[in-house]
Amino acid sequence: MKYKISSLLAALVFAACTSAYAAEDHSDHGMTMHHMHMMINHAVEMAAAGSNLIMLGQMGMAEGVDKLSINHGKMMISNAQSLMQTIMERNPMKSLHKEGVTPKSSEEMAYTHDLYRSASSYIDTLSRMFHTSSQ
Ligand SMILES: [Cu+2]
Repeated sequence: MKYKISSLLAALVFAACTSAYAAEDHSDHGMTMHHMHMMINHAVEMAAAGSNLIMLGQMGMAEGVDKLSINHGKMMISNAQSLMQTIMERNPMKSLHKEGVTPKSSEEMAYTHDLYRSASSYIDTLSRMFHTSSQ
């Protein structure tokens, strides 16, 4: 009987924690940061696709298309850098910080800034590798 009660209590505590987490996850702030994470993922994908186009063009297998491929790839990496800057510097992020949602006070904002730093480092490395114009 004692075992059954403690199991029941453990299940209730687990359920309460899970629902508290779910509620927090779907708050407006959480949703805004969720969308920022998706935009950061998109910037990484765009830069990666751009670098593939540059490498494809550098193989020189399709005269007339190679140059287009290289230039378009460079533009995609530059646009990925601009998108990253926009995400970090524009109003939604500023507003969250003003409301007290900062990397120190919010675990999710700390993750957002970590993700931004890692993604930026990757995109900036591609930019240096392929000498894109924005740096
Ligand atoms: Cu922030």
